[in-house]
Amino acid sequence: MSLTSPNVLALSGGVGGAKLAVGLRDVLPSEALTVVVNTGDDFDHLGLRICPDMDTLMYTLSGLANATVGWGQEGETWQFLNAMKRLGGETWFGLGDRDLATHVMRTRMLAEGESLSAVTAKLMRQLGVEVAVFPMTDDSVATEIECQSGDILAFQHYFVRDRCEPKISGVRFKGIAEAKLAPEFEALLDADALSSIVVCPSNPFVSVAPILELADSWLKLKAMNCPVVLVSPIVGGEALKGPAAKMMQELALPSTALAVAEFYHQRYPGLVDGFVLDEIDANAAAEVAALGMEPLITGTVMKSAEDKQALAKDVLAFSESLAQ
Ligand code: FO1
Repeated sequence: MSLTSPNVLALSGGVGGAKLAVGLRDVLPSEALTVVVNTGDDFDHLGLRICPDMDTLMYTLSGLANATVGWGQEGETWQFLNAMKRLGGETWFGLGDRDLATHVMRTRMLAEGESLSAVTAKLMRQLGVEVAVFPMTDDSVATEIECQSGDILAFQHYFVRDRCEPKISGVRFKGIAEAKLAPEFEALLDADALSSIVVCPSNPFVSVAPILELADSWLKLKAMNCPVVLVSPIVGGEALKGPAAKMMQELALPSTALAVAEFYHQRYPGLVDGFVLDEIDANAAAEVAALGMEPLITGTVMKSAEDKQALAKDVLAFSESLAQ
């Protein structure tokens, strides 16, 4: 733990990011952590604005999450969806009854002109989340999947409706050229008061890339005078959650932790100072180091609260060693 007061920025997608965010929250003073979340998965559905990665963070940090499924709330009921089915409505996207309240509240506040950042802060506060969690932008950025068939799919159509079955040839982020950093994100990058930047174990292509490509934030992050530590989302050739490994194969990349390091090295040269590998991938350490990233080998599979806290402590100590 750094002697000066730590001030950590974590960049997160959904499930993997949320787990490490819980670990960081548990080992840091609550005012020492800010989580910036991907909004590329967000979409309008049945007239509601849905923000999946943000809601995974919110439910996970507030203890409401259905941890096994990875989205939505524990103990959820499905009366709304059953009623939609009876009326012939769309039911491919699973909207639980409790979860529905989040989408209704968010959609109402946005319709009243509040920014996504302001809406997020209100919902987080209402659910007792003390960590600062913000969207990467208040503007519209929509991840689209370019399929090898030539189709372009909205992210949730790819991920949920089509169950990640289409083969992908590329990813793009509609609106990203015009979108601005959310105010709190911008303020952190300008303040230069961060002690550490942690890129959580989220999908590089559809969860982390939108954040790094937004307003070229990766260049500002790289220029900060604090270490950038990235936790590999691929462990032993597998993504612990979601389609990252499958995407890599379809993008003609080996689905390995080293290939993740090479992706970041090519796309965001000089950004990543420290690369955290799981013990099962220890044999990649020398090649990761050859990319100019300091490797750290530790347990990165987070099942228990202790696992999350242990990884968070390792990441923060690693970051501090890189800052020396
Ligand atoms: N993912 C699914 O695989 N099936 C669903 O029916 C589903 C519903 C859903 C509802 C609200 C929400 O916030 C997320 C939901 N997700 C569902 C997960 C979501 O598609 C993913 O969390 C992200 O977009 C990928 O990280």
